[in-house]
Amino acid sequence: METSVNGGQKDDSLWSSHSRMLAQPLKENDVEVYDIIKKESNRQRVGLELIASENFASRAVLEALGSCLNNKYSEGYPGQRYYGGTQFIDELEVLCQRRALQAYGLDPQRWGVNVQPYSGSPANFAVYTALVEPHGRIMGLDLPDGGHLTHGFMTDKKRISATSIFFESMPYKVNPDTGYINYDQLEENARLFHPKLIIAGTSCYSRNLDYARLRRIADDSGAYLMADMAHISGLVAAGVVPSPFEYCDVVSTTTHKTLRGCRAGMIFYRRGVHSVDVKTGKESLYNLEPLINSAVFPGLQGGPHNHAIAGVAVALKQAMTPEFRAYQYQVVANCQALSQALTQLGYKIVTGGSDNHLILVDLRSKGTDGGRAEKVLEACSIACNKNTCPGDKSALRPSGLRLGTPALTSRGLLEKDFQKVAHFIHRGIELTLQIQKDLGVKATLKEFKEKLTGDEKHRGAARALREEVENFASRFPLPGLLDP
Ligand code: DSN
Repeated sequence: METSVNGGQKDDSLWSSHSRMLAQPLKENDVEVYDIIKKESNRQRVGLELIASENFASRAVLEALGSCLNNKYSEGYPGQRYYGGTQFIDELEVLCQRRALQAYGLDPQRWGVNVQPYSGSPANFAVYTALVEPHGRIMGLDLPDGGHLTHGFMTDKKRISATSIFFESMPYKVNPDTGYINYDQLEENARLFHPKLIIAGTSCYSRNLDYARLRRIADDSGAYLMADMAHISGLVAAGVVPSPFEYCDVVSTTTHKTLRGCRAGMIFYRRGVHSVDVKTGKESLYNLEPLINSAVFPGLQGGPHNHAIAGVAVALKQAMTPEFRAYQYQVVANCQALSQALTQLGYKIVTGGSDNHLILVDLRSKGTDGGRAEKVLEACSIACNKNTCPGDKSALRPSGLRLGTPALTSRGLLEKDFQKVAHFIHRGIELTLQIQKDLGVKATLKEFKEKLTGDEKHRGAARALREEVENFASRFPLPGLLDP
């Protein structure tokens, strides 16, 4: 093959085909990637998406994400960049910041926001870097109890999350009988551990958090209270669940879950007057803004993902509409409909129900576990994830299934549709039990999967259910870009 520069001579044909390559649509330029995207798009269209952290971004969000903003470097912040040509990037970032504050009803004198985090995990690490010294102490809800990896997860043998490697983390837990957070135990342990920061945040918890209580516990230790509202940020914007902003110093979030933007993160921080000395009247000010901004850049990140900031700005505009509020009310109504339908079918829902967008189904009383059920449901085009239940002895064999309603609600499903979804899930779990019965109780997950895919009786049953599921799901439109 010839090179573009051949002995100092430019090859004109190569240069014109180079220009054509740059202008070609994906489906002509890279058939392999295009086909994979097509397959994934079809999977999303014909399947039932119940992963609680997922959603379908709108066409407008995806158009912003796929724009020329991808091309621009702009290290720094509006008005203080390390590169030229950033006048429109500044305009975009300021717009995104303004919308972020508006969407949560925040006074710009009292709150600021950093919209540059690449996603939720880097946003959380930036907060710890900003506010907690190396090996300083952090308390978050334990991962097996519904917290997040970045809230400090470690096991008896290993520090798993960087939060537990670079900081000292101590978890708080849910009550294994009720599934509700054990605030009394947290309070007691915080008094002994003296954390510098307490995280009010969840990845698999179906109840509202008691932010007022968490604030009191944090105050007792002189700790910062940080909410990680990633899962519920859309519900908070719509006013469907209590807002963490009243009680927290810092609030981090992803932007692609219930908020329904593209994949990115944000950090909100208090600014302005922190307290006034009653004797002298002297004001002390929050100092969070420079600490957090410098932790994000230059501490941890480089150039902001400007295309993502544009997608977030679009999502935030949508989040302030009555349509979005109606959507979030429907997310919760649908979750309750799903919870009730599964309860009527004999399932145990952890905490007995939900205040938000997700439920955790405890399969122990059914005699199976989340891993096996997840595999069967996946074979039937129902996507959800296994999850530990309160009191689980082994994280390797989690007993629960986490089910969320945000994605399917974006496709227009209502309560009656979720009753149907509950029946599909029930049939998938019945099939799981049937396979287990044929195999015997000692069979491994690997043997289970082999039986599901290798035994025609079970494969046929899964295929029949999958066809019904796909016929049903295909009736609902899929938001996003038309092609692919
Ligand atoms: N992976 C997300 C979830 O599923 O909850 C959290 O980052």
